[in-house]
Amino acid sequence: MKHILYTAIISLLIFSSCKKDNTNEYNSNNKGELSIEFDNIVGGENLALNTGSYTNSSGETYKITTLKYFISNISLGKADGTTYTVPQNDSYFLIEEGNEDADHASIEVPEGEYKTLTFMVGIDSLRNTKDVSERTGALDPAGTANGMYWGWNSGYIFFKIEGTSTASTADGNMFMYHIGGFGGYSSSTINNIKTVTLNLEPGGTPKVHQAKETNIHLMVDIAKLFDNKSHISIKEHAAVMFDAYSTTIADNYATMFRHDHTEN
Ligand SMILES: [Cu+2]
Repeated sequence: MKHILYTAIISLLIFSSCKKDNTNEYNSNNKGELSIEFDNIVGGENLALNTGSYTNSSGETYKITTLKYFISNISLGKADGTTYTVPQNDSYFLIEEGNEDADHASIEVPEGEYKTLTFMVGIDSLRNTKDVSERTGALDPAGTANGMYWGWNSGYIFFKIEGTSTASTADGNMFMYHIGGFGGYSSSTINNIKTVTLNLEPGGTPKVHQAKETNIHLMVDIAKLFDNKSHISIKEHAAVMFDAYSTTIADNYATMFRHDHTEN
């Protein structure tokens, strides 16, 4: 009798713990809210616009007054090897430091557990040249994307940072990097479109359900903009826009994204 009772209790415990851990009950016909948070930092510090003072490996001290970049063409990979690609029209976001409404990308994805996250830093070449009627929302040059579009080039500025540094000999000690270039109409034109893929497993995989919101928290380390594959000197390059050196800066910033954790 005692033995039967123990067995019953043990199976009850096993049953309830299995039920609790069972996150395989996904219905891929349902969609859940998923946000991707872009938390800008400099080295180990939170980025403080205008007030924070930082030093690059060239020994140059700088402050940041503007930081904006486009994230687009988001897709997510599952363990079974399949990929969910967010419908392209819903997949353009302008991230802006200092704007609480613009520190994340909000998307809807089918229920499931996702292991990789892929996105573009910048705007795909086709969309750059589409009619303005197909460049609304984050891409509206007369609205959200004001100051992020080169009319002469029919192309977006993918990444914009502005600030001051005593190392700069420009007016007001300004420095500015406006990086774009979608490849243009010939293969010889600058192409700074970058695609980033992050493995979400070490920091925790997002488990998306219709009934809840899930957040992928990324760290975006601006220190890597200056020091990574190349060391960028503000003194030598105080203003970089549509020129050959922009590819060096884009190569650096393509590696500044890191998955920190997931809020499930
Ligand atoms: Cu978080």
